Amino acid sequence: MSSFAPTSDNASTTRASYEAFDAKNAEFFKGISKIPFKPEAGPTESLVFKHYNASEVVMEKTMEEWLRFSVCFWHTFRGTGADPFGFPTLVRPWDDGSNSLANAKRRLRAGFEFFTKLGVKYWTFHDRDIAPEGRDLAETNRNLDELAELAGQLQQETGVKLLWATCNLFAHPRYMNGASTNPDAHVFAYAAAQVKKGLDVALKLGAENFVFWGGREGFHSILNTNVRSELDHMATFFRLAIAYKNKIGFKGVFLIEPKPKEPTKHQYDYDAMTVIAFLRTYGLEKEIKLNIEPNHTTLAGHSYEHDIVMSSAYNMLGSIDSNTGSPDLGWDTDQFPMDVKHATFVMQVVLRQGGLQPGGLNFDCKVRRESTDLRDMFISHIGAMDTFARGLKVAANIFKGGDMAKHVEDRYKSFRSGIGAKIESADTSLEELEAFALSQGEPERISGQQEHYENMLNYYV
Ligand code: XLS
Ligand code: NI
Ligand code: NI
Repeated sequence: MSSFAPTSDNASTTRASYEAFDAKNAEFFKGISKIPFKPEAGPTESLVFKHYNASEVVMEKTMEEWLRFSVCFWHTFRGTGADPFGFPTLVRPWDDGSNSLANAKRRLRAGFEFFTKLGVKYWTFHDRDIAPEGRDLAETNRNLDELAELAGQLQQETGVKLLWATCNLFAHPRYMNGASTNPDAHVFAYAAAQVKKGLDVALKLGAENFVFWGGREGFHSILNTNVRSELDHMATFFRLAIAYKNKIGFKGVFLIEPKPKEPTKHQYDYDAMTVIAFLRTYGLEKEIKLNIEPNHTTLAGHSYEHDIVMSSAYNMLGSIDSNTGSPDLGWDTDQFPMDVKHATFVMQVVLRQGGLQPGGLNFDCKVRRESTDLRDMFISHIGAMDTFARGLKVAANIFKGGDMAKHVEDRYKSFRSGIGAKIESADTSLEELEAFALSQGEPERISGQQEHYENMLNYYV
């Protein structure tokens, strides 16, 4: 922040009050208890689930098993509400704003109280979210070890597990020109060292996946960029990570998270199909799947569910960063997903592929900078969890109803016999198809019935 920043955001909070949170039994979210399921609650009651009932069985699995919710540490425990025009607004009573290890530990303990009270079984983090950088890489690694030790204890005590870990290869100035696609080999090596450590920590904490979001892997200007060389380096980076993963016996799934722009103008991992093409080009498609964030999908100019549908169609959907953008804005607003139709689209795909495991629905979302109360942290997650519970139920009803699937199936029935069956099995030729067209004349016009499908969807929602 600029020199206009207030000297202390927490001027009214004394050191002693931060330290009170260091006590063994300190409670961070006083007055908020474990969020109950209360379906009869009215519209103004906010600290209850009205739809999400973890143990309720939907199509042979519990809601908890289908949805596999996770809270992300970066937005929910490191977000300050600062934006390019304004200072932090989200001042948490336990956070003294410093980079000390003591502060990092308080945040982590606050995090686990939050996960537990909310009732989610998973969390996610970047290495630098949980532990500060030190003066050099060795000290940074020691800081990370110390916090990972505490994270391990807290996981043990609460039963909360790590959905995925990732490395922040974009915030530090050393990465301003990229990490694995940096034109400087020294930076590539530094990023590799960071990922090596990140994988050690992921192994130790039992991460079920490991995410690579290409934060600054891209370019602002083609004038200073050799794209082929950068993409080759990125592929090498993944190969090295795969080799190390196998060496240490880390079983988590590697996931790439596509995003078309921001922070660079052209990100290499533009969208699902671009990433799938990259993986296949470099022979990495068996080793790496995708983590799809719908807000990134819409930034790429696609509809909300597009990349989830596309990656699932190719068996490449590993996990979802369940958030949403503002369709009228051109950046990653990371809002909580509150739209039941969107959730229905997503859950239809998830049901169809039999679940997301070992992936999940990670809330890569932040409360608005104006939502300054501690309870807003809960209300936002509860609302999104209820939204997805409804999406799951609607998707299950559509599935059980069977009529929409039957309509789609019927649409393709011409491929089941005759010339269609030959096309289906790729057992024909242009000559044969020409003979067919000449003898059969003009094809009949068959309605696509989009509005009928939309009406059927509305029947279920
Ligand atoms: C940023 C990304 C990031 C990844 C993890 O836009 O969504 O938060 O999920 O690095
Ligand atoms: Ni994300
Ligand atoms: Ni994002």
